[in-house]
Amino acid sequence: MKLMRWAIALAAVGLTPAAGWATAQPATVAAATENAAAATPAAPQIEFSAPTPGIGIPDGRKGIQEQVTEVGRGAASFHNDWLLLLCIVISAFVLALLGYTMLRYRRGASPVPSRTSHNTAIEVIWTIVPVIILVAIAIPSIRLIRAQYTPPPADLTVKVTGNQWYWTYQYPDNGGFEIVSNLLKEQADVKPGERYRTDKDGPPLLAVDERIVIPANKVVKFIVTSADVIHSFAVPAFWTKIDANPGRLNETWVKVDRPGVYFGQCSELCGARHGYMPIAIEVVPEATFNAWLAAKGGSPKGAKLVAAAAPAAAAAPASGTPAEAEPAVEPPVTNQAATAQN
Ligand SMILES: [Cu+2]
Repeated sequence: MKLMRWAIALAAVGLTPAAGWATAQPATVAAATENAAAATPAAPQIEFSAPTPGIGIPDGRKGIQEQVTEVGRGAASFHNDWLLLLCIVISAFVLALLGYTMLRYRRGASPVPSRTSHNTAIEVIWTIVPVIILVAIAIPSIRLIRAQYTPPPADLTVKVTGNQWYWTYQYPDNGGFEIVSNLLKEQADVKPGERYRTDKDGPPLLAVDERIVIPANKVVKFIVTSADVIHSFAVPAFWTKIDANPGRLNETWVKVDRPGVYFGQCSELCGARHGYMPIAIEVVPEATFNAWLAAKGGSPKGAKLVAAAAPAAAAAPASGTPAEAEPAVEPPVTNQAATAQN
């Protein structure tokens, strides 16, 4: 009996393997809720864009992805134009010195070894030059950290929660609605009628069914946490990578100046399906963002939350006859068809 109680308690906190695999469940529930929101008359659909090759998406090129935030551009140029250059110069100098010493002081060319053990001038130089190099790295590095960790006042806040193995995104300033983002499977892996990945959604293993949508040229604060184990919220084109720890809130921010789709992945080994929890962010003009908010039952920051009440009313069962209850079951089908077009 005692054992039974433990099993129930464990299942309740989601520690059993079965609980782990039931990840599709919250998505379905959320989809149904979204459907209720989408079914309200004042819900314009927004057109999602296809990713631009080479931007916000890996395309086989080596090096850092093209950056679309000011912090990212600063960091990429620090890496490409300064750190790499310094590495090349130092490596070439050490290699040349090594080559010279090996040739010039080999036994054949220098049969009597030099007995020099000290040279004050050289010792002063090889102490001061590395100090100068380190200072030259530290100054721009600290400047970059300061830019990253002193966020300007946020125009929008998105709460990001890592789950085994999907992401949920909440918009607390916009009515508090939540979206659940799952990897889109390939056509061969889904049952007939189910939504599958198309090129418009993005590349395999990066495309998701629900993208985070944020406005362009606005400061967006991401509050990052986890519901189970440590995940990491990483979007290379924004120069963003921050751990999602259970029981803690981490914070990062972006201000993206180029509308488009940007992909990232969970970047902390978080279990069996760690490689299958991508992140997709769609950056849109503000008007489109507001239309998307309305479609989700949210509203712009500070606006009166009129739309938020509508989905609740739509989802509430009316007088309870079977005929009236039916539409509440049907929307998932229509939504799937609607999302499949995106
Ligand atoms: Cu993860």
